[in-house]
Amino acid sequence: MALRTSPDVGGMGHSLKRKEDPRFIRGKGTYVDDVQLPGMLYLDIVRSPFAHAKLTKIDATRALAVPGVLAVITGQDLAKYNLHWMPTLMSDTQMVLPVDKVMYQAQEVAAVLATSRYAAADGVAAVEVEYDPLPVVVDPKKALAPGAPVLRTDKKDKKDNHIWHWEWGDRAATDRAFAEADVTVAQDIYLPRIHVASIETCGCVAHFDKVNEKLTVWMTTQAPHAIRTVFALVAGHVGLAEHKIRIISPDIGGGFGGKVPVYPGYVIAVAASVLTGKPVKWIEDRMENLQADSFARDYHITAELAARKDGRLTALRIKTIADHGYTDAAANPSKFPAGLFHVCTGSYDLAAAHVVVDGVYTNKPPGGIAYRCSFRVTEAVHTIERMVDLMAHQLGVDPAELRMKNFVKPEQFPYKSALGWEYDSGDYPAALRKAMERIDYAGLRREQADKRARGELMGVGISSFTEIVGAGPSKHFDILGLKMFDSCEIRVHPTGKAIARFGTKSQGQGHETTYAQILAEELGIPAADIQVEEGDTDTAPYGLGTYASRSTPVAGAAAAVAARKIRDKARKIAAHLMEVAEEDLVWEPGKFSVKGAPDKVQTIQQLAFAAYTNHPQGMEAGLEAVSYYDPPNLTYPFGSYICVVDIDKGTGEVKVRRFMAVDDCGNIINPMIVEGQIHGGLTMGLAPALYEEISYDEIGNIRGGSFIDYLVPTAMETPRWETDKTCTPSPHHPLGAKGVGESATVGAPAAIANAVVDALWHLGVRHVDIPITPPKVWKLLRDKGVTE
Ligand code: MCN
Ligand code: CUN
Repeated sequence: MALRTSPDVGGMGHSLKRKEDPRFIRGKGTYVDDVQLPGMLYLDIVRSPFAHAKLTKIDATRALAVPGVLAVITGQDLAKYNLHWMPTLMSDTQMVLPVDKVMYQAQEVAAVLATSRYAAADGVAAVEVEYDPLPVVVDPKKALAPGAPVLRTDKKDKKDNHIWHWEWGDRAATDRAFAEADVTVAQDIYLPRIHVASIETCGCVAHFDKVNEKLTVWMTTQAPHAIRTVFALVAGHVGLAEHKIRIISPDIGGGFGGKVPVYPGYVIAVAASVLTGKPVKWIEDRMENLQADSFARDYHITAELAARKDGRLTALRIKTIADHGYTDAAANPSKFPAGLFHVCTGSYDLAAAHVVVDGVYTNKPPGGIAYRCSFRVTEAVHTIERMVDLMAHQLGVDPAELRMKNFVKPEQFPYKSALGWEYDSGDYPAALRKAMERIDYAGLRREQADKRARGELMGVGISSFTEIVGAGPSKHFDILGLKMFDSCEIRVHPTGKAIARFGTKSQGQGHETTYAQILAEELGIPAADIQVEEGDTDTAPYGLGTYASRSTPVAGAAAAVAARKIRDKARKIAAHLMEVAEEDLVWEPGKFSVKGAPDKVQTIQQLAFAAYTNHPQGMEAGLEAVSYYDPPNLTYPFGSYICVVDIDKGTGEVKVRRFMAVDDCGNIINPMIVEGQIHGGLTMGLAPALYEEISYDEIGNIRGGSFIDYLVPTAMETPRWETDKTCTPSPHHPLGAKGVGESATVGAPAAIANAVVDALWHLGVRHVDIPITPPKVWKLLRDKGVTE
């Protein structure tokens, strides 16, 4: 994309340094835990050691004797206000605090309110709780078996642990395609439960001002407006109306989807503040965060892919069991219980597909956050990319060749997939070709053959993913009924500087910079002169927040639309000032000039001043605009990743030697930020591929509840990422931009898994579930008799 603005203005395409970084790198950010209010109290939480147990007694006597402890709050206390249960984003119900039984290990059991954080923790240690253990169900398949203990005894008519059944696609056409297929492959694929492990854990400071009857909550949320509405709907009966609630998301140290849901701690803190009239702070510690919230995936998938013998793929059939833990608190658009999993035909032109997903309750914390993935797209991409690789190996065709043959072709866009999505634009062969050239694919295959002859294990894996981001068109996308539009409100001050506010909320993505760049592009006001604000529901226009890489596709589009409204008004003022017709004005970023008289010019700064000092009679003063943008479609960024692994026959360790990522997110606002997003995203793709897993033993004890067992990759484990790009603009986005924040996390795991299987295929290995840990690989090698 050609640059339309100078570096001083810093519109689209400039790698502007991030405006927020001077604050962050000097340690001057304001995170929730930095908020200190006079008289603030502290909350800490008693958690269950059992995964399923009756609560027989909570004795607070000893806790209340701890100096500084003021109160112990139980489910019974909240029940008086009907606040012991709350609705989830998927219209299920979740306990705030239990009254009769606990459903997972580390569940909140009671809360201690104290004058200091230390006293609160001492109080927690002194609360005595008696439990009567109940049978535990951790395996969702066993949860579905006849005779399994029914977990949700709170639901009167519930006779099993099945939550919902969901189907999509044409079953008959798919079955027919399978019956007619020359070749089929089938595979069970498990995507384990993982945790986003942001640097900052979750927490809040709730402050109910009794005099003004106003509740202010500073909280780690990616969606402050939606939270405000949910609070108003849930707590309206205790006198909290929406105009009396202010949610502020201050600086956030990573969200990654984990800060979308409402967690019990927030509600307890709010209740405690409303009852005491004092500010109450609740901040999770690292172990609480790892054990109780922010979980993703947990999909047990059975996939089948059909093809003709010439390698033409024809149909995909998927059955999935979705483990949601004890409640369905997934952060999904309401109409899609399995998120956007049904984009699982991926980058391939398949004639038929059918998907079935069944949601199941188990004795685990609620899962279903997205972990840097637009609602289950990683699950979809992993499945289709593994299956295409499996088919290629089965047919003895190079995986790159099979992909090239079956890609949706550039001329097929807009492309309607077998599962009903309309892909906006793409050029899949170009991205794969570029990745192959950049990494010397042919050379790697020669090297692999040589190494194999010497008994060395090397593999090359490809993932040619299609992402789907920017939820979403209001026709199909809502959360609890709230349509998934987003917003931008711009005010240009008399001196030509501006403030812009958005319904989204950056958690590290650099919105203060990139939104300013969009306005700089559209208005020619230097990005440095534009202040961007998000996250305060008292000041920002209503929006659904930042997740699913929707900020650029939705709020970014709103920014462009609002800026164009401002330009339209500025044009009227310019025509008035220069005494010409509007049609005779020519816009270039930053100024209007008169056609044929290029030295007659009014800059945007002059026009802003005139908007307050010399605007035409009959026109309203000021220069401001707002846009609530309802996207006509989602955006479909894509990419091709190629990964090279070497496997150590002595230890089973997989080493990612090279990783080439070619991404396409349409027109780019800030290339440096996009590259940073991809680097971070790739590392978060490497993580579940090789290291991260939250599993449970048969009685529901969490394995992976600390960083000793839950392995987050550091710089030591992370390879050098090689990146490149192609650019296929979105035809419906006002700036031609697509989202990019999750692409790399969505696309990377399959490339790594495919590389590992590619290295081991000749030994008879057909599939390895992620995380591909050394013991897992070593066992495979031992079974095949090739360990050193
Ligand atoms: N961008 C751009 N040009 C494009 C697309 C995006 O310059 N064509 C820029 C944007 O302006 C923005 C950044 O890239 O500064 C990401 O934009 P976008 O893809 O719109 O995603 P969001 O801003 O909506 O961010 C959400 C996305 C998600 S869902 C997760 S999860 C994730 C991710 O961003 N969480 C993150 N990246 C993260 N990065 C950090 N540092 N911290 C997180 O918690
Ligand atoms: Cu998809 S995790 Mo992000 O949507 O916040």
